[in-house]
Amino acid sequence: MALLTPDDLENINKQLKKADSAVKKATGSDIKQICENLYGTFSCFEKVGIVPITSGNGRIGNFSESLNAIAQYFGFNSFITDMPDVSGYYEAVQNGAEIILMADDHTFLAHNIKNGKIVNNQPCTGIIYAEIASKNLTAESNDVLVVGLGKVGFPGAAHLVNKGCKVYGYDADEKLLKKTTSNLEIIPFNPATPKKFSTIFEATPCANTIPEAVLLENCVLSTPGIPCAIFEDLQKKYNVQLIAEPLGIGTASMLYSVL
Ligand code: 2YC
Ligand code: MG
Repeated sequence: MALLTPDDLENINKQLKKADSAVKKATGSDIKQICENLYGTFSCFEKVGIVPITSGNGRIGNFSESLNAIAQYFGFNSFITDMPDVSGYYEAVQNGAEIILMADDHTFLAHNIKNGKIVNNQPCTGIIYAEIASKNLTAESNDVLVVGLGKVGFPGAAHLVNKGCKVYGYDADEKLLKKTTSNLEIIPFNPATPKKFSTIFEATPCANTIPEAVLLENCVLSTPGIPCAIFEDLQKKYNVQLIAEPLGIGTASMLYSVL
């Protein structure tokens, strides 16, 4: 999994506000409304304990602080524990946390210790970005191109299929593409014979994975992928509605899914 950097998390509140207005413009709903609608849950200032984890590559600068800002942006009563790791977990529970947020280099989880629900960031991120893509107000058809069918992309693709979208899927890993197109009702997308889409969901750790040949004017590109999936000039040339934000949208999906 690509690890976030403090630079990625620079001024997370500004990034989240920018993404939220882009989501509102593209779908008519803001991120909070999309989460409430997707999971049928509402935040009531639940207490969220954020536990820094020092294992592996250790703490990422601004990670816990960003989670704190994100949780409060979506109406939760969050705090960061003074201690990290096990001591931090203990401290969070002692201080009445109902939901625990913590991440090591492999797993970022939300655990509701009251109702027992626990989720992983990867499927939650895939599903929420796919949901946003599926609500594209200017979609010319229910065709959706999915680029990246890994731990984030696959759950998103499955969500789109369940919603009745006509999903075209692509992954640079031939084997993964074959496996996925046999497990899921999706059409393998062949870059050699491209077609244009008004709705694209990308979830890869690679930059500039979206070729000009698939872009329709004003299309929606919903992507948690870092680095960004599209060249800035291409985005401008086709007035692409880009939904891309490093941590907040995925975390909101996690928090609402454990309520
Ligand atoms: O600061 C800390 O507590 C660190 N242990 C956090 C490590 C997060 C590692 N995961 C990532 O950088 C991200 C996930 C948040 C989503 C994708 N990669
Ligand atoms: Mg990417």
